[in-house]
Amino acid sequence: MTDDQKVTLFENLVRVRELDEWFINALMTGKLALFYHSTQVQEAVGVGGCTFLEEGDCVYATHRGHGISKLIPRGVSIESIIAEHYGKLTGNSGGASGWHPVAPEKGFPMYTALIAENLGLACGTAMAAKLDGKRRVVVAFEGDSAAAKAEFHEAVNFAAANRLPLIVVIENNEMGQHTPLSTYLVNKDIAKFAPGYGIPGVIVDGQDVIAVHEAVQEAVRRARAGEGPSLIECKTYRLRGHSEGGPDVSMDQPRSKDEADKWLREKDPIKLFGAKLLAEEILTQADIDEIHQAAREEIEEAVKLAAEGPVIPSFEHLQSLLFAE
Ligand SMILES: Cc1ncc(C[n+]2csc(CCOP(=O)(O)OP(=O)(O)O)c2C)c(N)n1
Ligand SMILES: [Mg+2]
Repeated sequence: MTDDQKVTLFENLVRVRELDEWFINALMTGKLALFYHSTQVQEAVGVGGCTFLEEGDCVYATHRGHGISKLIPRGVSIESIIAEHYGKLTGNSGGASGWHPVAPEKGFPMYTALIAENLGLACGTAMAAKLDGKRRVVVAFEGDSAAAKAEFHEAVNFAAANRLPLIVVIENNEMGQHTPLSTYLVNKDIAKFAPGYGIPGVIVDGQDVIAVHEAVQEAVRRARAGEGPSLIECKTYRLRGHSEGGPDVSMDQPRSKDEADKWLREKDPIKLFGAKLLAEEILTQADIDEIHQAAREEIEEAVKLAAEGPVIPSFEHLQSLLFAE
């Protein structure tokens, strides 16, 4: 990997973090309605997995961070993400999908908010990719709770049986809403399901953006070569509550505030990768500060533009999006 590519990864991590913080702040100060599911300290999974995919590849993201750790690395603008949340025509899905990560022009074709169900859609997209012969791949992210759902097992088996170019990435943050993983999975290493379906399964440190990048790129290579699907499990941690604004019961049992603070102090992917880039003399501390500042300015400008964008004109307009001409 070149130094420039490493800097791109770092910039993407920072842009995702800064936008995540903006979302939390906007929600708390009434600038944003509904909810937000923070992805802090989980950013390396999406950024490592998506920054170096190719045009034409497709991605299925999740509710976590409303997909920003996947959308931003694939060139979906921060302005369009905020506009989407404001229901503006300038949003990444014309304002019609709201917080659901859909951006058809950037390779995020569709989405369902039902846990594990995107894997079925991803199998369909991967089947289309296989049939068109253009060596495109599909990367489908799910949280750990997906592995407790029938749809996960059905989709992984279907992809294996049909040698689909599908990479399933599990973002294992050890929590499913307010429920700890140990209550719904006896096998806590989700990658270990893979041999049962006859496909490779690897466990990756989800805090290490380079490790995620390398694991996903190896799976992409296999998929493009017609060797079929892979399962990648990224071990990470949910720093905050399931979503902002509600009571965070997960901070009582089994997790403690101290445990979460320790993750932020010691396993923050931005701090870890920043330290590596400093040690390799690729960036200086001043460069790092500038990257954070540039991201904040980008968001400020994006908010202004998003607010000025045109709203969805009518209910009929929304209805017209439901069916192809
Ligand atoms: C089939 C289904 N059941 C319940 C829900 C409600 N729900 C939304 S997110 C969530 C927990 C998701 O946990 P996980 O998949 O581990 O992702 P994380 O939130 O940890 O990123 C649940 C239960 C849902 N969306 N779909
Ligand atoms: Mg989870």
